[in-house]
Amino acid sequence: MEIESANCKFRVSECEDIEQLSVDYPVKCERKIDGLETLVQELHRVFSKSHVNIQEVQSLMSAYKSDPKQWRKFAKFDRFRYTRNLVDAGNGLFNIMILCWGPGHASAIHDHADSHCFMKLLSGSLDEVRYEWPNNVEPEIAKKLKTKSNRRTLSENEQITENSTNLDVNENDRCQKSYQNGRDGCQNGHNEEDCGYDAQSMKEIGRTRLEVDDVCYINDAQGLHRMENPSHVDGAVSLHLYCPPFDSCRVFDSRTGKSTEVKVTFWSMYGKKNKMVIETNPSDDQD
Ligand code: 2CO
Ligand code: FE2
Repeated sequence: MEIESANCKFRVSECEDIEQLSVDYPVKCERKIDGLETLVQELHRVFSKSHVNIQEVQSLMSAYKSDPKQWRKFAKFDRFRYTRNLVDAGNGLFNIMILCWGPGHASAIHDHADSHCFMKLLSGSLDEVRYEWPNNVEPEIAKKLKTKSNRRTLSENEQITENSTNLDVNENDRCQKSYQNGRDGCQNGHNEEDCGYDAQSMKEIGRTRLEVDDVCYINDAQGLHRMENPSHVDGAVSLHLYCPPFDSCRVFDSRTGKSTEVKVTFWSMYGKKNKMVIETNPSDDQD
């Protein structure tokens, strides 16, 4: 089957041909799109068709060359965690958003709720770290995983709780950082038993540094990821397209693989700050 047959209007678990998908990573493209508004229009045009090719979306996003003048009004930073800023709701078919990562900001390990995730770097740099699905993933999640390599034996059902957040890095992931170079114990003062640390539970399968105008793609069949701004001085800004849009996904404890469903929220929509988010998240506004 051809790459061209992969249709990203379907949920990942409904894509017959998702296992065939293999795209150069990150994608580079010589074509040019002369502005963010033009890119959004082009994406509307592409998604109005019945078949949307994953590589075509990547190429379009790659063809737009980042110009801060065009996206600055959407780029709102918070001192404590990365922000999600809605740019366009894609007629309900897809979401385009700008994410702002302060120095050192990172996401937790997360999935993409059975959606297709396209991402382009607009400013700074970001590290994408990919993981296999953990061994103890919940049965209803495992059912959705189509590739053999990602299908795991299930051990037990785990309680699913609901939080409201972006996918900000949590305390447990800070433990993971201490573990990342080996089995030398948690620098946060936990012993292996307390942390429930299992080197096999969240297995890193890839790491990529994304620079300005790089584009990448991930879906749940390919695995999980976390993003991190490696700079402790500069911010980073990224453009994301999710199809179909989602308002909740799962975050994973890096030590145990246990997952939790979380709602994802917007810090701003169409350039205007979301009041509810402001009330619950004290920020260092850079408007
Ligand atoms: N998926 C994360 C979010 O929507 C950002 S990491 O890049 O996909 O918050
Ligand atoms: Fe993501």
